[in-house]
Amino acid sequence: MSKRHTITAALPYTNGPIHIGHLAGVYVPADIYARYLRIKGEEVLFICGSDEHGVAISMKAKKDGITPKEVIDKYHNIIDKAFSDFGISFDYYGRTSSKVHHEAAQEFFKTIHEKDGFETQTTDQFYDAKEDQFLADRYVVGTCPKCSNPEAYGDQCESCGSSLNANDLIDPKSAISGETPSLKTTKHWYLPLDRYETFLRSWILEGHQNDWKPNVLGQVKSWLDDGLKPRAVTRDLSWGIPVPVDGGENKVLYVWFDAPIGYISATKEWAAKEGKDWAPYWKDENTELVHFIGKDNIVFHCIIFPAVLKAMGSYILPKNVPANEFLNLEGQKLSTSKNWAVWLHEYLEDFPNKQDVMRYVLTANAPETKDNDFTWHDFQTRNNSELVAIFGNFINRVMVLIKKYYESVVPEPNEYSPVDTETLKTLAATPLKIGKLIGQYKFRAACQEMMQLARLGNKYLADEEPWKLIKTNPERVATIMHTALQIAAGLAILSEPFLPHTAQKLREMLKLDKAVCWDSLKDGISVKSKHTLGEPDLLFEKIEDEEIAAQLEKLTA
Ligand code: B3M
Ligand code: ZN
Repeated sequence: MSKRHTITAALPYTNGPIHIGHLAGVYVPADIYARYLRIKGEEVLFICGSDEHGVAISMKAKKDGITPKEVIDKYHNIIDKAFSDFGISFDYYGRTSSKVHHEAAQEFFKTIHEKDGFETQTTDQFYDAKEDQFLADRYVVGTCPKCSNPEAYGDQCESCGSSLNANDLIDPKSAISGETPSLKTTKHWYLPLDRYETFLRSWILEGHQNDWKPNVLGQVKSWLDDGLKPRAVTRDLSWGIPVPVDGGENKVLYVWFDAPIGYISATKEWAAKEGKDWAPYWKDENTELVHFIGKDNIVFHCIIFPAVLKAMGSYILPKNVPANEFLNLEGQKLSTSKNWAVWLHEYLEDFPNKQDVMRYVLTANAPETKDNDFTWHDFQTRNNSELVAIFGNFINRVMVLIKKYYESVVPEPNEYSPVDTETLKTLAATPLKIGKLIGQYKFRAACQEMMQLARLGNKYLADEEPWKLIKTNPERVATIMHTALQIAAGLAILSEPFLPHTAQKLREMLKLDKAVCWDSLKDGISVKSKHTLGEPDLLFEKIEDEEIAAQLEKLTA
């Protein structure tokens, strides 16, 4: 029976374009998962959107001398386009500046407020007297108390991923004026996380110790072992969603309070557009909710947002939060401010139509269990020695030989040799293997299994050498080509979650019928004889040394 799945991918901040680190950590794995479930006939809602509040946005506006609204409009469009160019198959891409979202976030706040789900505290907070402004979150920079990174923000250290309070920073400075901030009294609403400690411990550490990733469990455990403290969910800022209760004047919701609600408001907008009910996607116990995020978002998705959902009462909790570690670039941390990144929109200018190559490299090398490095050299090798030499070469041989020997009409097989039978058996078993790995969020291994099938096909042709037998033993050649074609059809289906553009092209080349699908592959033979193939065309092209040199130069320029 098919199940309902709500799949979310972290909402990127619209203070800049997105780079390969975002893609590798969150969006490609989420897309593989969503595509696979759709292929299997499951009901999938894949949701994302732009995170348009928070200090990151207003700081960028100040820096560029434009309004926050101009910043978010600019990057929302760039990011949205990059996602669709790379085939990230969101059902809906929303934005947190929308009216629906503002209302949804305010409704959450009011509901929890009415249930006495917040505490208020009046405290001294950093204040920039020169700018006449409170210094929330990123407006304060200082040294991280955990890893000594001198450029940690008041809410988070991007070096070690710790979530911080501004008051934790050593030697705090205003990010606006550079001055040492003074302190000023202000009142805020806090989510008393300590009330949720027992529930979180039993739900995650006991309930999910076997199915959540060790990196996620590790962070959750360390948070819980440190003891949870009330956490402020409002800020003294002007850019954001106004606090909708008495005393909330000139204050906005903390961006991390409103952002995850963005998944829900995006669902509402999607449902309204589709004429559907949004509620089952967030409230039905039979819905499986999965959040794809990077490791710096773990506390927000495993502790704070679940506490908010619990406080609301009627919401489901995630079944899993498969957070990835970070991707580095040529041995160094990706950094927007240092422009140490491969920006998606720039990549596509240099490598048009090579989205799948990047998807492949990022999946094959995904930072699933530890930080990983992207290098241009590895990119070139994976393209030339795997996609071109194995996958592409195999498909091309099958297409060209069937055209040459049979005018592109699939031949009738004769007697199968033990190798043929073994090969078809492996093909038939591959969909289940890949599916199982995807279900366990092991996308690297799943992608390797797919490539392994191409390798098998390549080896099969190399060993059976139909080109040497075509004159002396045409019966045997017919069986070989019939068998090889089944592998090619298998690749068209099984590559779809990983290489959607290639899969589509291959499907068209093979003129595959709709009935040929993931589940039909287990029968071994999915394309019958007499079926006519389309024209051979190359799936991948070699990437030359000069192209790689140019990318390396661009990085250090
Ligand atoms: N925008 C943080 C980030 O990009 C944040 C994610 C929100 S998910 C609700 O790391
Ligand atoms: Zn740190």
